[in-house]
Amino acid sequence: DGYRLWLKFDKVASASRYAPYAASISSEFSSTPILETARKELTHGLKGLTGVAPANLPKNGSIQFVLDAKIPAEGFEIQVDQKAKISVEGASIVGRKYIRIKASTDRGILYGVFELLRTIQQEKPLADISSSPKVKFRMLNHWDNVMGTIERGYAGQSLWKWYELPETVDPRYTDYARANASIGINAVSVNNVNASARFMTPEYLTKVKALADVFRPYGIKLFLSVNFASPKILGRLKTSDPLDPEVRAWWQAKAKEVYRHIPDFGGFIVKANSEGEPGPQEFGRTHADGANMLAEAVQPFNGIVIWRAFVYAPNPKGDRFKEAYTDFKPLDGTFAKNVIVQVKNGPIDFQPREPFHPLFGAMPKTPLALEFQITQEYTGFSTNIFYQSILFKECLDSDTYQNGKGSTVAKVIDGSLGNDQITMMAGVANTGSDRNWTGHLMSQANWYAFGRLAWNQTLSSEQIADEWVKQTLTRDSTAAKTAADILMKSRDTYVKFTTPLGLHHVMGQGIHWGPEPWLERSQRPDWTSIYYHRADTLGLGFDRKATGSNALSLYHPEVAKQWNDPAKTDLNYLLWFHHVGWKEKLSTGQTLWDEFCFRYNTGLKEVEALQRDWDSLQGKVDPEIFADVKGRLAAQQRESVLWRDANLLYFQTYSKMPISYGTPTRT
Ligand code: GCW
Repeated sequence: DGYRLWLKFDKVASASRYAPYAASISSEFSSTPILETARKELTHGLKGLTGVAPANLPKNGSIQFVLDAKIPAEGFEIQVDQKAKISVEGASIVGRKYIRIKASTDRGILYGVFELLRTIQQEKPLADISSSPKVKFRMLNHWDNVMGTIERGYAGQSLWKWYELPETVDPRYTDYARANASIGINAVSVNNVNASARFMTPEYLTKVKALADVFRPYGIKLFLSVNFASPKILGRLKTSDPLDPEVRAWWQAKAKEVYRHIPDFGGFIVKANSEGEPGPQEFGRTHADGANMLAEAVQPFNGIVIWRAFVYAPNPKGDRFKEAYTDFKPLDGTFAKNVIVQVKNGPIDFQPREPFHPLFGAMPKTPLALEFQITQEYTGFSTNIFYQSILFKECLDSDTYQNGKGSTVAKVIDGSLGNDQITMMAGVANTGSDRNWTGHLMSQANWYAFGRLAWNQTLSSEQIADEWVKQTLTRDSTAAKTAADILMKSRDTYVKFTTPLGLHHVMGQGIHWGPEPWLERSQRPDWTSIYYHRADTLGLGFDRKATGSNALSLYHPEVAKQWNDPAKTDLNYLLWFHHVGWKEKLSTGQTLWDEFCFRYNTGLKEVEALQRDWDSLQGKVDPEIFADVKGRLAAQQRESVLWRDANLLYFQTYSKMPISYGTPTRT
């Protein structure tokens, strides 16, 4: 039914291969809560996977936690001694088999334990492994509210039951923490970035503390989103001006209070001067003034400030694409040492396909965190399969040319280009109170992929899909291949039937569900669809070259070069950068209009193919999961018809050309 996620430690067919190691666990470390977790998880996992409790095994093998100061802080090495037999004074006897998990810290051991369990779960041969995370903070951002709702959450209510806390601590918090730890996630912000100041009250701090106490033994640091106007709202000060001494003193006292509750508190995350949230610009101050003021407050406790760059204001004549860049680029190098600026993967907003954000590569003197959205706000809620790993990788592998060729976004965020002290990858969580955590079972793969990629940005989407499927759905190799292929195809399919050729931001108003390309009026011009698609009788798309908004000039010239000429622009990004005539021929040989129609319909056909692929898994995966995903795929099919028809009929009022689907690539 999905509750156990990828941590299903059911007995594996080749259990006897692994069992001999499981007899005892010894440790060179003195005990810590994290080490106790590691031991507990290892015992529990091995018991399930091998079918025998360690205590019942013959004493011929062991797993050892070995201290090795040379290994990076959270990294580990696994060493496997394969010798089954050793020779003692001429006689051959069965020797002790051992696995050593080496690390310099208890966290490293914990991650090594999960890696070992993952290997056995997939029935991979045991082999020596050495691994350490490429970024320091691998973080989930929850957009959870005081009332238990989740902004952009599609899997039920918040996991955090604020009204019961701190007296009642739901065991589910522990299950959540272990799922995160198993994929290396070590930081969590628990409340919405559209932040209620209430989380900073003594009442809520005791509740938040109870969560931090659950997370700590799993190596997870807790963070809070803060409301920039808190000094006014909670402290009853006249202002929240970051340069006002009373305001600074208020934050310092508040930070002290937070750390009294949670001594290892991670720090603050801030959304300021964006979408109506308060911020330093109200007082004529910059984002850096605001961030540095908070940084000063948490600095004595080694806390950090995560300042979001997702800022834009209503500007009918402007281009939202450029706004964060315009605000932040001039501030490069002015942030305090314990500040990191968190930038979304793309310049607009978590679209199904977006070019990478131009701030990556443009702020060499400021540590930048990369923010992805795991929850599927624009990528199909919990009725569509959309394997985010493909999107994550596309961004991570994009070359910014910051220090010349090969300066990928992955290298910007792992600090290797600029020697950053703080490094971070963040994802907006897709978890909720649904029994299977993520609403759509297949969306568990996105949580999993996020964690794996935050640890190591060079893993491939194929490998991650294969790992996840084998741990979650089936170890039958043909069925596993089919399931992994469904994931691999899903992203491209979704883009085709919703926003092909680089179309963007044409979804339903407010709730962001389904198509609404005709949206002309909204509270703000930059929340309408026509602002983005710019359709007219001549053509479609947003001209962002020099003749248009010139947003392309924000990128390194080598990057801009790829997208400057419509004839050479990758068709997937075409309408992001160009206004293209309806009758213009594209590189596929078809006119824009025909290609547009063709892709919408192909997307729909591909959804139907995904349905057939899934149907072939009947009997190969858990029947409840089979039925649930089948139902959701049927909903996805219905939605894809709506997307296709709504968009084609609407845009036809401009193109005035007949709708023709051509020959679908897959049927
Ligand atoms: O994607 C948009 C969402 C808002 C969200 C905002 C943000 C938390 O529609 O709901 O607010 O992004 O990232 O701040």
